Amino acid sequence: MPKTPKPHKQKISKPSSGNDSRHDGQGESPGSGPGHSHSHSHSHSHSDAFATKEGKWAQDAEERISLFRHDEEIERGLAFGLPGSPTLVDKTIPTFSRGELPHFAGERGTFLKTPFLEDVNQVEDAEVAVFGAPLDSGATYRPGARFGPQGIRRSTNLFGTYCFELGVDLREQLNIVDIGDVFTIPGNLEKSFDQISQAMAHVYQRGVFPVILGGDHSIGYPTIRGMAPYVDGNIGIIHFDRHVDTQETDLDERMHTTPWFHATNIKNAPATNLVQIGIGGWQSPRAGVKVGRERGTTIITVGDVERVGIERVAEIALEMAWKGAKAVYLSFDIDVIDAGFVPGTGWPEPGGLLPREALNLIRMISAPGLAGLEVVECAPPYDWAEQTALLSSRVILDSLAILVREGHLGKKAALNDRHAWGPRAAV
Ligand SMILES: [Mn+2]
Repeated sequence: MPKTPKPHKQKISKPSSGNDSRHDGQGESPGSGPGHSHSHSHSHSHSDAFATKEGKWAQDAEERISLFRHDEEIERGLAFGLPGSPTLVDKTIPTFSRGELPHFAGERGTFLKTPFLEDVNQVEDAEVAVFGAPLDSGATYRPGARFGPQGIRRSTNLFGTYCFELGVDLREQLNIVDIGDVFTIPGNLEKSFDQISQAMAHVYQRGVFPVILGGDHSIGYPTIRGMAPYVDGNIGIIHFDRHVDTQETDLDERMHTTPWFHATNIKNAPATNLVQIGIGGWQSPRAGVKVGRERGTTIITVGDVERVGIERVAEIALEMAWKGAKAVYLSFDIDVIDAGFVPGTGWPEPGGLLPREALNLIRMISAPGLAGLEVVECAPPYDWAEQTALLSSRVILDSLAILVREGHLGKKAALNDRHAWGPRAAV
């Protein structure tokens, strides 16, 4: 193991699984278990049970991540934000905040304070592009998701770029940009869909991984429609939601209850590759259930998750989504999480997944790789403590971190002369 951080180190092997019992309860001396922290035996202290677990792995993994983008950010801050006043002891602090710190200042309105790419013609210089699809004309109950991109971006101000237990620092390891929002047309869903499909196509056909900040769930159709022509084969969709969203029309239009009817009409996005996790409760129109039954979608309820367990659910979801598919897309409706945790959403439905279950599922289904992802239905006007936006951000961040850790992302360096994150270009 290297003693010094290696700037180009990207791939970090996974920690041992939670089921690893090599050090559990074996060879432990009496009195070394929990509650006996004053054991005199160092070689058999209670902490040995965690010697190969995630916490220990993550402590070690941190050492293998570079710091050069961090250092670069400090230099930029001092150059563009002026050196701090002479009374400051810490000479890395500029007069004007120009980077991550302090988290409540220096807001640039981008997701995780990632570099903003104004010229989208340059998007292929990035590996990941975040963009908003601010739209709530498809909402059939509470509106507000047009403020979703704003709320989600804002919620990321309190996150750093590094996740301890995933052992990933996105600033160092991922060439990600925020390209702003799609210009949607309030009150006209179809024109908005056209704009969103065009935006999606622009990003996806250039080999850039799209991250879409919704927007109500009607955007699920135009996003798939935008990428489908550029996928050389079938697309599988893993869809987290309390609602099936598979009816043809709702209130006479293609609302947020209808994206998968239309998306799975696309030739290379068959319904048999659509896996829907977390469905249930009192808000699923029977018309949509009928369509899912006829088309053969896979539905996994919250009860299924409880009974079968998240590992097995992730396995089944991946098996069905990847069956004969070339790419798998993640569509995450934040209302899949129990309404107690996500009040800021269009159709809150009690009894959904717990945040921990949802994040674990996201990590597992992201591991084999994704083609893109969207998080929808975050409605900040009802999000009184920003927890819905926070969870929306976590879904994106955790998925990206796993994609980096597993080597699916994190390899493409920026070549253009611009503010960039991620690995250095090879010289
Ligand atoms: Mn929903």
